[in-house]
Amino acid sequence: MLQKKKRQPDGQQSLSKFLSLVLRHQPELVGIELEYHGAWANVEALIDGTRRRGWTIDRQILDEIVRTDAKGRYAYNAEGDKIRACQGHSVDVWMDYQPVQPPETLYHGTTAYALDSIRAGGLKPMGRQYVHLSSDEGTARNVGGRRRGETIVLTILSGEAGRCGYTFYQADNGVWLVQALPPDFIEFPSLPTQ
Ligand code: HQG
Repeated sequence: MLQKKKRQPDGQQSLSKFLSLVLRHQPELVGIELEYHGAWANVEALIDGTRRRGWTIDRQILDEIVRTDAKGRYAYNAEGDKIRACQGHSVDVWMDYQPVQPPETLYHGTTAYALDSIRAGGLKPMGRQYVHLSSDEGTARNVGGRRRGETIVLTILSGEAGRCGYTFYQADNGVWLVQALPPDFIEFPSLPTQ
């Protein structure tokens, strides 16, 4: 039976998860809004609002999370008074990503359950603004592994897709993004022979 995870208001990892929820999906949880241009949040308001939700947080703790996050999920602006998630948003924001021709191959981690649908309709952003792709297979495998069921790593013919007019972006933390991708540019694992 699945056990409901207990919230740990002091754990830095769970605080980081909460911040990513706020900065990507639900800023209203701490009573703030994200700027439409750049998805920036005011640092003081974020800290105050997060504290009101029962978390232990101050500027020092936030600095530590930004500095040590394994995926570089968050970034401050140059002045250090605003913060944002580098990618992964579902809220309606405009990110200043610049189009860039991707490497020949990128990877997307998913689950066996999604395969038929991806084979038919390609990769779609689902709840987020973009489809997320990784430059290395291991990272993609970890992303896919967060889901139930068998993890599948799809190879993306990104170089070819870029030359065919699909626009790719790279977030500040290195994650590759594309609006959607038809199945023609996706290499699927071969079906098991009966
Ligand atoms: C799947 C993590 C059916 C897709 C990672 C995925 C990532 C389809 C799910 C970031 C589909 C969407 C994003 C289609 C795509 N039919 N299923 N046509 N097209 N899917 O969470 O890529 O650790 O929105 O394969 O590092 O899993 O949170 O995207 O399984 O960068 O910082 O629909 O989240 O970052 O799921 O993960 P998600 P994702 P963090």
